[in-house]
Amino acid sequence: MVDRRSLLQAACGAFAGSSLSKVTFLSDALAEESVHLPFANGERPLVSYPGKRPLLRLTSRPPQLETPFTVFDQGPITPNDAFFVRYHLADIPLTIDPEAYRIEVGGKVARKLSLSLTELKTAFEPIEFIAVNQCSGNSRGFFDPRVGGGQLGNGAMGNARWRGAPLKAVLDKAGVQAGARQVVFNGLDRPVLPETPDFVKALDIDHARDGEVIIAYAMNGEDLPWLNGYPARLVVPGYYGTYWVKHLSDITVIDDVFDGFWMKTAYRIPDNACACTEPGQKATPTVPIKRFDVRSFITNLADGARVRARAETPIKGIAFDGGYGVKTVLFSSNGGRDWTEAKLGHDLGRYSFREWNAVARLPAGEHFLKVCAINAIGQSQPIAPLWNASGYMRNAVETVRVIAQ
Ligand SMILES: Nc1nc2c(c(=O)[nH]1)N[C@H]1C(S)=C(S)[C@@H](COP(=O)(O)O)O[C@H]1N2
Ligand SMILES: [Mo]
Repeated sequence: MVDRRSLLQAACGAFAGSSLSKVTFLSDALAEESVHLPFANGERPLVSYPGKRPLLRLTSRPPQLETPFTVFDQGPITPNDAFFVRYHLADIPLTIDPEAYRIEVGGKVARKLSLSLTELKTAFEPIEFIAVNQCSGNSRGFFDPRVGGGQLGNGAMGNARWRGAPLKAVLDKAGVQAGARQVVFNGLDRPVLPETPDFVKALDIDHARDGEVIIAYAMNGEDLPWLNGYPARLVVPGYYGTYWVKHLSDITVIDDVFDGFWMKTAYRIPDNACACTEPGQKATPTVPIKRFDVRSFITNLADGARVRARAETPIKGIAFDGGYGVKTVLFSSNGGRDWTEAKLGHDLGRYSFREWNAVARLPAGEHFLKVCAINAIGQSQPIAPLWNASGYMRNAVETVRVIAQ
C-alpha cells in the first residue's frame, strides 16, 4: 500500500529511488504531418484550423487541438496561432457580429447590464498581465493506469498576455446585492443534444471580485483568436482553464452554490492534500478543481536527443505554478541523484511561465535529465506521479533521456 503523504514529500531534494521507467518523451512535432505522443493510441494528425498553425488534433467535433511541444522552447509567450484549443460542446459559434455581441449581467444585482464590446473596452479601466492557461487534463495520456477523457500530451497549456476589463468593475457597475454567493458564467457554445448540459461555470463571489479575474478581449496584443473565445472570455489567472469561459455571453450573480453539471459532477478532484487516490479508486468526497499545481519542463532537448559528450550542453525550459510564483528550479543530470539550482529567466509575473536554464557536461553514455520547481510557498512536484480517476493536475517531475556521444 502506497503512503500518499510520503509520496507527496518525496519531492525534489528529498528524492530517494527513482523509477526510471516513467520517462516523459517529447516529440519534434513541427517536422512531421502527424505526431506520436508517447503512449498507446498517441497518434495525432497535425491539422490547421482558422487562425491556427498546424496543431495536434485530438477531436474535430468539437475542435480540440494541442500545441506541439517544440513551441514551448521558442519563448515564454505562446503565439496566438499555436495556442491550444479546448471545447466540450460541438455547437460552437461560427459567426459572431461584434456590433451585436452583448454580455448580459443579471441575477442578484441592483442594475442589469447589457454590455457591448465597445463598452467593455471603454467603460472600464483595462488591466493587463501575462498568465498561463492550462487544461485540468493536460498530460492525461501519461496516467498509468490510463483514465478516460481526452488523451492529452503536455500541450494543453499556453502562456499569453491578456488584456481586459476587471470582472470586479463590471460587477460593481451592476451592483452586487447582499447575500450573493457565486457568479455564474455562460458562453455562446451550445450542446447538440438536449440531454447534454450546457457548459456553464461558477466562481465564488469573493474570487470573482478579487480584482484579478478579467473579461479579456485581447491576447498578445491582438483580438482573441476565434477558437480561444472571440470576442471576449473570462481569464482566471492561476486557475485551471475550465473556468476561462470563452465567447462569454452571460454573467449571473446567485445567492446559492451553482449546481450545474460542469461544477457539481465534472471538474472535481479528491478533497485531500494531494488531489489523489490509490490508482483505480474513486474519490469521495470531491471538490471543484482550483489552482494549478507546480510544473516544470525541459524544452530544448527531446527524449532520445544526442548531445556531445563532455561538452557544455545548455539545458533550458519553463516552470510555472498557480500564482505564488516560481522560486527555485532544480536540475539533475544524473536521474535525480544530485540537484543543482538552475538560473531563472526574466520574471514576467507570478502567473506566467518562468524560463530557466542550466548547463550539463555529460560523459559518454545514456543520461536521465530531470527538472523540478518549487514555488514561493514551498509547493513542489512529486517524483512519482500521483493518480486520480479524472486524470487531472498531473505534475510529476519530468525526465528526458539523452545520449552523450
Ligand atoms: N464557452 C466555453 N468556454 C470554455 C470551454 C468550453 O467548452 N466552452 N472549455 C474550457 C476549458 S475546460 C479549457 S481548458 C479552456 C481552454 O481554453 P482555450 O481553448 O482558449 O485554450 O477553455 C475553457 N472555456
Ligand atoms: Mo479543460
